[in-house]
Amino acid sequence: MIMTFRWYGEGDPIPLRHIRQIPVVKGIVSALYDVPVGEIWPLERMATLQRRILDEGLALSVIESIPVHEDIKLGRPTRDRYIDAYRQSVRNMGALGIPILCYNFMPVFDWMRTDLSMELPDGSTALSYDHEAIEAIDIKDGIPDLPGWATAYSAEELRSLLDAYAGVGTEDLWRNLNYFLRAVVPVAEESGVRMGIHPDDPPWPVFGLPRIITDDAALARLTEIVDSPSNGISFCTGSLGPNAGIDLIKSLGRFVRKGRVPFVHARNIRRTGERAFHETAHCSESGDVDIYRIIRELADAGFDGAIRPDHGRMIWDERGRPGYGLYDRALGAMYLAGLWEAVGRSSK
Ligand SMILES: [Mn+2]
Repeated sequence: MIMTFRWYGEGDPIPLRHIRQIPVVKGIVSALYDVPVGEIWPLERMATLQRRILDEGLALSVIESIPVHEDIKLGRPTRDRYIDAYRQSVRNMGALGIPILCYNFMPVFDWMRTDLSMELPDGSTALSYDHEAIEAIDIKDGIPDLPGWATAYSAEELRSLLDAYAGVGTEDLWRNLNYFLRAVVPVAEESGVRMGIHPDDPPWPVFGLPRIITDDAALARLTEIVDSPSNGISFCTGSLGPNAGIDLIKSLGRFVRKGRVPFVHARNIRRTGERAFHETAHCSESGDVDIYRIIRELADAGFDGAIRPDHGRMIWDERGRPGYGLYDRALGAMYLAGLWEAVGRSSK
């Protein structure tokens, strides 16, 4: 297992030299943030990013994410050219020896929260989600006032995307994912790149848009589309965790044993309602995800991929990108590494 840490490139307020001071972190999870969606990620640009990270004594372990163009998710005729570009970006990753690609297949919106700085009793803040607040918003009336999304699309772009998705149901989305994976996974396999889909966050439909990567059955269906170690899962405990119906430990163990989990996001959440939760510190006692059992299961199942502490709280008056401050994620990395060492050494 390699401990990794997400870094948003030169625009990240957290410098790599601070990340390298977290003793257990060996790898970086990053991306090229300014390549327009659908275009090829140039080899030289990825090589520059990789060199920059190597110069700090770290490895570029994971690309998170190369975004999937909406035309691919919508199954539009124009998708083939975007899929070709995607394939080339994957080949470029392979040429540089970057082994893992995290991606997602959520329509229009990526992760969704209703509050980016909910105050917890200890004075720290965390991201939270309340489905009732989401339901109260009619996005047809314009751009929703949602944290993180207000500037992602113009009102016009959003309206036309929503119109396009009006005719796309769950099975259509599966068909379009199928088409994408059949085209891209063989290239990933040839290139030595393991792709891992990130579960939908949260794992249910929002604004009437279909979401399909929501539970254990969906993960099983995903892995069956192409039978390849390059067609895997970025298992995110905090994305699947809000769905109380999922046995996270069982699901994780099952797919790790099949060699289908190249990447794990460790995040803890506290469920506050049927479709409501907030994020917490990483340790088991803070939330509803038993992180100790997650790590023990990874060890038992022979996990050999990358893991990173996912969203953390904002603590110690840190300011920055919600969920991606340095301090709480550094605590998370130490906690995860401590569990991993203890589990591994006590089983020998
Ligand atoms: Mn995640």
